[in-house]
Amino acid sequence: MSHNTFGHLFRVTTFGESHGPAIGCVIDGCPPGLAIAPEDFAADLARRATGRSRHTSQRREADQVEILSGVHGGRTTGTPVALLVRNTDARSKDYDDLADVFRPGHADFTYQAKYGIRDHRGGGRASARETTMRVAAGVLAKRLLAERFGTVVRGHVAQIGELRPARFDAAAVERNPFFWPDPDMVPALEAYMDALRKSGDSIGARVEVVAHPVPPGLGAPLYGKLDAELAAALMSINAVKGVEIGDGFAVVAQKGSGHRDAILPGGFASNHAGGILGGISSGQPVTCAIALKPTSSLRLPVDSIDSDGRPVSVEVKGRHDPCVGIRAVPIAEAMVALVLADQYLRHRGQCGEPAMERPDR
Ligand code: EPS
Repeated sequence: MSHNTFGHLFRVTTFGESHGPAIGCVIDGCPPGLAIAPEDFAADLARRATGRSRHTSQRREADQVEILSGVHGGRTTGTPVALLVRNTDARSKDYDDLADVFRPGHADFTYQAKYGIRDHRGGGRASARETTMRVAAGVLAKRLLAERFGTVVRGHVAQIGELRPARFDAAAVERNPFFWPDPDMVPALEAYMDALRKSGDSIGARVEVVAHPVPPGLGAPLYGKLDAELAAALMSINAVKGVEIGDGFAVVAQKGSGHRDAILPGGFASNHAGGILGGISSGQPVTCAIALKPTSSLRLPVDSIDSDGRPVSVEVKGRHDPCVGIRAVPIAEAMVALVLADQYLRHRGQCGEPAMERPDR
């Protein structure tokens, strides 16, 4: 009942708190034979990590993965893969004044209501620090999908506040600190984020993720719908308040004649569905988007109460992201990869290896 485990056959359990000695995960059900070494986690963990640009939290963690089990001679053995990342730059004194105070917008109030006790340091278990291990597990899931189907799962930031990219240059995404696909707008974003940080405020963001190629057939018609599992997985990321699959909320203003994707002998004519029909992948790119709320930890004062119900004014010190959405790109990719890997193994269990030769536009 404690819900720290995710997935059915590709099953990930995470553990640890933001200011504990370490965070970690156990991946049970990863197929044997996948080539993996500690350094293979570095790229995605660095994309997610704090302290890599002035536009994210300045907590500096090496985020170095130790493989404790399940890998021998550089390959997964089919036994549980246990991964550990040590916390080395937690500054718990920043949280001394918050031990008995509920920070508005955070999980403090609800954790206290549920458990009657909480590790308040750095948000404890509710901290985005935990997402390190989702990304680490996602590296294995991405590898499995890439090896079997050549799948690439890639995300980018599609909106920060009112700012939207004017064009999409895939190569630009990894060349700026915002995962932003329009290189011409990066100076404007830098200025926007600098001004925001100086003002002490934060801003929301939209992140989009595409997985392609994905074989047709992943998912189930009713209770194991691929889109339902993607929505749950993406919504489980800290600060996510909305999820879209395919055209998402834009379908409200669409007509059926425009939304349905015609099927031609050579493939689908469009992809409003986001690569999923009736809960099952169609072979088209799987497209998802998430909306992330603005960070709640601000040095601007806000009204709250303490654990005795007395009114207090809260100003959060410490090191925080002015836009958590920026670092959510690799996290969202990881969650999409984990769902697809799990759905692939479940499909294989019931139906055998999926075939790739289908419409894939
Ligand atoms: C976080 C608050 C900050 C971030 C942290 C997430 O931590 P602290 O207050 O301990 O400096 O740095 O993010 C990470 C450390 C990470 O690796 O993502 C929060 O409140 O969620």
